Amino acid sequence: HKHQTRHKVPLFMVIVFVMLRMICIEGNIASGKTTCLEYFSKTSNMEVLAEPVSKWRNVRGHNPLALMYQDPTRWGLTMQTYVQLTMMERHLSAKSKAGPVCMMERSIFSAKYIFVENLYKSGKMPEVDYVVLTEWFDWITTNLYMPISLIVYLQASPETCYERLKQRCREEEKVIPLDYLRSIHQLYEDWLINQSSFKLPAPVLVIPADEDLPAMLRRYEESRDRVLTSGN
Ligand code: DGT
Repeated sequence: HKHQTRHKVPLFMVIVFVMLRMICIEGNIASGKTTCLEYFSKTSNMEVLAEPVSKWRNVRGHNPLALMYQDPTRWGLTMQTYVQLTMMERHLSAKSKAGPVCMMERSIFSAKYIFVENLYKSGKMPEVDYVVLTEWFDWITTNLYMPISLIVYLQASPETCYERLKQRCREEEKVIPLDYLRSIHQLYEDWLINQSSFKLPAPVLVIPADEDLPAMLRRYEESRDRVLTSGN
């Protein structure tokens, strides 16, 4: 009877998810994830889950994103708690969508493995905050079923991202130095390429992302079949 009690997730949920592909687009800040998502949403039959950045900039009149950049030690936990909630909501909302393929920007995994890790490792997050977030993350990922079929990694150099960041002029991001993008890049490389930090939740498809927009759109077109069918 052992195997009957091993799974915490009901069998019917597993069956629903086997039929559904969830693709997560990963990459540094300003690596072009939104463009990639828009491209596939316009040219393929798939559901794209809305970006939560607007929520991070305005939750009942507060802006945790801006606060986090102004004073990461004070507001890092606040921001990451809210990011974790909005990411979890999005992973779970895939269940109620009609389409068989779903795409989302980033994931609850990169929020933890990249951003929380960066705050902690750079000495900006107290250990007790890190531990509490980790307990939440472990509980969520153990008890809720949020499978991913494929991670698409837009691999851009930190210098490219820095240029794109300056061009788009998002108010909150004016304080981001190149070194911050370098740290985020290294954490992504260790997770998705070197596979030396955290367990992968899905197979990874790498798309080099340093080229200009028309070239990137061609690349997405070329990768379409692999994006839509690789993974499990
Ligand atoms: P894109 O389309 O590749 O240019 O992507 P962005 O930059 O529009 O969107 P994204 O997801 O990289 O991030 C939006 C902002 O939120 C950016 O300033 C980075 C920040 N951010 C995203 N996720 C997290 C997180 O988990 N923690 C922290 N501290 N910041 C985050």
